[in-house]
Amino acid sequence: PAPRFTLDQRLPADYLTDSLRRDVVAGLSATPKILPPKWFYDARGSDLFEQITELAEYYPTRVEERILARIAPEIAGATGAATVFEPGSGSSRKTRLLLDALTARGTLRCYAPLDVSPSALEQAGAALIRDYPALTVAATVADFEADLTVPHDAPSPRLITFLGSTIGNLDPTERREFYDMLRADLGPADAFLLGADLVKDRDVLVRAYDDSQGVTAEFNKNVLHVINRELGADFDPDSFAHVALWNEEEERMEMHLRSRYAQTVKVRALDLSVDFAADELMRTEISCKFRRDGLTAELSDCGLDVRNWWTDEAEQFAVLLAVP
Ligand code: AVJ
Repeated sequence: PAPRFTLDQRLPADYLTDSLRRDVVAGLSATPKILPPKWFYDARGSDLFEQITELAEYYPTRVEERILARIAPEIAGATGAATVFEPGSGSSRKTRLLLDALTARGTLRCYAPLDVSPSALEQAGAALIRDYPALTVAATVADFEADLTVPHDAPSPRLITFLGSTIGNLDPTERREFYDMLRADLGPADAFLLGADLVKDRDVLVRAYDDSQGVTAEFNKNVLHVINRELGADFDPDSFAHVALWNEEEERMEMHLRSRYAQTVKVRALDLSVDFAADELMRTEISCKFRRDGLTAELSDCGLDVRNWWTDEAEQFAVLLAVP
């Protein structure tokens, strides 16, 4: 019989170290300094993010999960999907709500997760083929910012899911590139399911990114541990303070690391020496918050029509279904 789990390694050897090197050289030489949020997620960072999702202050995961639990049967009915394709799948936990509904509906045949981490894909895949006896898992090791193509043999119709407000990490230009790439690969019967965090009270937002237990602060500083380990840098994480701020103009949360005093950091593998002024901010994440009109318009500009828009009672978070 055909194997029920396959792993398509599309990343060239050294891709991750090479792109980390490029990001660190460019980001630490820029003014202001900036590091992309994708580098938070080594094993420790992924574990810290899991802890964040359980914090009282961090509402997005809980609220999105509640919406999905409510609407999954409707999504299954509207799409009749045979494949669920999930870029940036990570642990694939919330996706089970959709897989359950599509299994009950009798249309699901294939789950196609895409992630940069082969070990995350292997773990998630093993658990899924155990729990869904009729399911094939066609996993792809790739970077969704560069390669967003669905495995060619994944049966149609396909439902592409991008949950958890990961979309908020992309600025408007990066979002357009993402939608364009996605749209290019969509057939007429396919659909796109997007989870997006909404603009809300500033204090609620700031608390969600600056929790009382300091878990988010540790998560933020984890990028320094990653660069120390991978590129032989000598960042002292204690010499940086966690900063979470609401950028009103851009309607986004931002995380920064503030240098507590003037210091010089060396990055051995890059032969780089970087000066930080006292109180200098280095941006480590943007987390854009959305409004219905704006999000509908930017999708429509890329040929994606919003068919359904679901929110929670308090309109904290939205899940939408768009079609080509
Ligand atoms: C995983 C990108 C959706 O932006 O809310 C949590 C990551 N950063 N706390 C977000 C995060 C700080 C999260 N996303």
